[in-house]
Amino acid sequence: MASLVSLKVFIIALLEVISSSAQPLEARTVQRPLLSELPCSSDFGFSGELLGLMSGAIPDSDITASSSWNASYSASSVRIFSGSSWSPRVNENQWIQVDLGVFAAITGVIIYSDFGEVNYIKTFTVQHSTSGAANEWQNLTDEVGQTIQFEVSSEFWNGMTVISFPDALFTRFIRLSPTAWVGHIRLNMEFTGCRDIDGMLRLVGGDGHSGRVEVLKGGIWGVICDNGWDDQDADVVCQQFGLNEMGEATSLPLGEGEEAPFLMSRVTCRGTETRLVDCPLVCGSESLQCNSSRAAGVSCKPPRDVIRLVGGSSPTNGRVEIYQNNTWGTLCDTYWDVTDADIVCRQLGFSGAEEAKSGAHFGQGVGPVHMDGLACDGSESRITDCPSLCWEGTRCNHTQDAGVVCREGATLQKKESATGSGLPPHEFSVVTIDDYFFFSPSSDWIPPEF
Ligand SMILES: [Ca+2]
Ligand SMILES: [Ca+2]
Repeated sequence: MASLVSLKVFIIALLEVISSSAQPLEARTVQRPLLSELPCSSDFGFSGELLGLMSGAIPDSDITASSSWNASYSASSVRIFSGSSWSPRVNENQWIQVDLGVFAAITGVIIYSDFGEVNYIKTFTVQHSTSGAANEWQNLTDEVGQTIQFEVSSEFWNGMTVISFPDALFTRFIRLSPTAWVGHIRLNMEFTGCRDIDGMLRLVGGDGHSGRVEVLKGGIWGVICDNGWDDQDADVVCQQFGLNEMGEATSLPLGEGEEAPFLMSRVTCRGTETRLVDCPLVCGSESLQCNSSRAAGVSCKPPRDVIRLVGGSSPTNGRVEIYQNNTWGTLCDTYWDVTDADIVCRQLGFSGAEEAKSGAHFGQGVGPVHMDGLACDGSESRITDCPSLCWEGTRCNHTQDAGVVCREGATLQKKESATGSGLPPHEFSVVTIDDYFFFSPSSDWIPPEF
């Protein structure tokens, strides 16, 4: 075995190679449920944890394959960094399968190909099944329903590729099917994701910000009785989805023939919970009989008067948009100057404004023009605190949309996004755990003899 290096090196290498590749052939809309944040995480730069091939938590008997070259390339030798690897007998219609033992959220797969022998997998597809039964396997598809062909990098770090699936995949059985390779297929692998997923939510049948709320318990998705369901409960749902938005409670009848079990009733969130299942609710299965037969839903909306910048070259500049009366709209450039722009930039968490832009400099918006004739004096903390021409309503159109260029550098914690979605920008944070080691091939590493 070659040198051991610290997790830090492993993380850096992972961050360099994180990639996934989708090759859709035709467009077909597939309704994908929005999932709440994974209940487990690692500091490795991918979502979730290592699911047990590397650690050996998955027993040999749960790793099977269509065939293997010989005993030393058996299915169970697929474990990452095992010193051996899986190699099938015939390089056609091959698959290797792992039974995770429980229903899990799988976020991706780490592939380590045998480059030393110039035998490696180039592309593969993924199949999944909740039961493992022969007729239950489905291809992992992208958001338009096309089977994804994942590419294994041939450039990075002695063949290590970290592939993230487009969404967490909820399943128990998973297969990789090689579709292209060099030499013989040989591979080590590990899946990433979470095993402990009770309490995870998904939003079904809406636009990504609204829909029926479903909760996972014991591997079963169920619905929530709408008894006592209110905006405070809905708020916690929107927060759990990572949406920086206000929740509005909705109530939806179950569709014809739908038989989702009611798993929660009389949910009573206090508003401080980070997960819906942390809110008080009526305990016990008998009490969960829902007499309303209507399921709880949410509509997550930006808070009133939240602002965002749209159409700029970076998060620091763009057309100013404000959310009022349930819709995003723009500001008119009448009297628009750097004092007004300064309030916008500081409200977004920047240190101030460099420039006020007029005449739809960042392109014309759509929807209403919400404010006109801004006359901030510089002391305001929010743009809605500034005087403006509001008695008569605005006569502006979008050719006069106001924009800003903000100074880089935040003076305070950003509470609102400077980009389009109203969500906080995603950032990686890397934490080093010095007492955790991985075997990591370095530049002078020589592959072991097989
Ligand atoms: Ca409630
Ligand atoms: Ca002004």
